[in-house]
Amino acid sequence: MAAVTEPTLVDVENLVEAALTDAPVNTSGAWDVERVRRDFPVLSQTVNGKPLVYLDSAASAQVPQVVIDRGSKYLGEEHSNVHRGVHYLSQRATSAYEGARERVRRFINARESLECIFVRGCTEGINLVMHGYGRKFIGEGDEIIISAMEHHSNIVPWQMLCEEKGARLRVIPINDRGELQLDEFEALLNERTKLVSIIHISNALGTINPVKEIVATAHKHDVPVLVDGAQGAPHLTIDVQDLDCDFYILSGHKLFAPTGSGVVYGKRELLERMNPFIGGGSMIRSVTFEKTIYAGLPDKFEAGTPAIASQIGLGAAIDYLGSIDRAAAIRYEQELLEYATTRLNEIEGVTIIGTAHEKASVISFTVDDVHPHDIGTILDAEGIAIRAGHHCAQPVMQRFQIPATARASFAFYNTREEADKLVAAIKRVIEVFK
Ligand code: C6P
Repeated sequence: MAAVTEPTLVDVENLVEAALTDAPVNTSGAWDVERVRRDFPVLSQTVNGKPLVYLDSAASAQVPQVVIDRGSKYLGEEHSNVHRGVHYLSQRATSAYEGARERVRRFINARESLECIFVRGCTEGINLVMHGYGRKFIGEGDEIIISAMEHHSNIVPWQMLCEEKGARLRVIPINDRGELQLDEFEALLNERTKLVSIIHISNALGTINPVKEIVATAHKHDVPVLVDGAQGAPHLTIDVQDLDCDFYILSGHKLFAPTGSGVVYGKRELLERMNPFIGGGSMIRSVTFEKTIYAGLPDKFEAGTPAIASQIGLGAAIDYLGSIDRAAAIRYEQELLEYATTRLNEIEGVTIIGTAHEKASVISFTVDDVHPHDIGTILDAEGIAIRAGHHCAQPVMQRFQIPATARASFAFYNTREEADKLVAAIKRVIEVFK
């Protein structure tokens, strides 16, 4: 009996919706931050009687109105399951969902949209690679290289794998500025190395790692490289073909999209050789009690009903990023980071943790004799949102022998005035604890 396949819309080119905003791309090089701020409704509110100063975009970036509108449109006019129905609504939902995938492909310059797997976020994405690639291709005595500045989501899954398989985790050390010691990386590579898994931009230090160079070095040893792009994708232009990385993982909620969206990019030949992550509906070609034959890419990795509204929102966020002058945005963020760094360095008692030559958008700091949580609480009373803690990067805290840091993280919608307010508030914190 011939297997009956579910209806799917595969003609992706015809599925791609028109860009969601008519805003012309501004390539004048100037960055009109006040104009951009109006795109983000959440920023115009007051918190504790003060205008909100949102300096926690590394945790979750804010969402522009066009993304909110796109989500409402889906829920109000198109809501239905994808890849399952022959009816009108299901076709529309599938069209929008696959349109988002095509947008992701263009955004990261993947060769094919089927190399872009939708996941709920970076954590799920790394776990997908751990289960699909690691459990199949990494065995006893093999080694996985990570670095001392990884987020827990790029440590714990590999530790779980090592425990299960008898493999070994090797760690690239970092120097006092919070930069990778690349000579040590070369020394760690050997015939037992089966994977390098490395953070693109550190969420705890702000360091931008030279991932292209790391990939080239690892490939000389035939070792594939996974890049954790949770913080890279929002602050850099990503070209996975140019990087030549084997996997690139991102979270939508750090890229101005809703939570529950994210992407695993993987080279087609690797994804095809991998095992599925979770089993269930939508990821099969046929099922009998004797045997299941899995679907092709990307469905093989997308069992069950996906986060349709969130992924469509990610597509809309990518459209938004296409409607602004991204190069100017990145330059602006860099200038803002330099400005805020200079001002914070002027305050006696403040120490910035993470002073790499190549940095983006994150300032982690401590204040003498004040716990970072107290800094966070006092700043919140002034309407300033920062993060305090270990930032899911406890080994970074151990490396710098501190329990935690306060962290201000910036996006292209933040202003110099907000950096000034941060500085003034920290000075008040120091006064309180004198
Ligand atoms: N960092 C932060 O405040 P999820 O939570 O799955 O979307 O992303 C996990 C993750 C992985 N890698 C890096 C580099 C990250 O920064 C994060 C999330 C947030 O720094 C929450 S801990």
